[in-house]
Amino acid sequence: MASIFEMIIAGEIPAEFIHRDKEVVAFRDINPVAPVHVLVVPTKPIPTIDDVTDADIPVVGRMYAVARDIARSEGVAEQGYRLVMNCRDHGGQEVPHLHLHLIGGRQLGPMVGSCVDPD
Ligand code: DGP
Repeated sequence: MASIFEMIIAGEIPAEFIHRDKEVVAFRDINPVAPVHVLVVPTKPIPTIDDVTDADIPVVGRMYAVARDIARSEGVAEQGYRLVMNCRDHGGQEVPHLHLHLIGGRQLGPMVGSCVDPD
């Protein structure tokens, strides 16, 4: 079954696109946690970073380059931002289609804060 991101890429579900090329798209997260929260997504439906093959390495590099460019165009590059990629259940991944979260526009808490044992 197509993931929600495949449906967004196909134009079947609306999203606010910031970038679109043959290999990588980017659109705003539906539940932003900061003033800038963009998802950078390969058009190829790779489920997780653990499923990336050596042949996919260039597209993963392109995802980071697109994120870098969007951080600049969104005006957060100078003050800084965070790139996050969750993997599967323990990593908190909800959508099984590889994506980078670009989060910025405010001071973020320490990364380890969000990794504290919930029990
Ligand atoms: P993750 O937990 O790393 O799999 O992040 C998935 C993100 O996808 C989450 O922050 C919310 C976002 N999201 C889920 N459904 C939609 C949608 O239909 N549209 C948009 N723009 N974002 C979505």
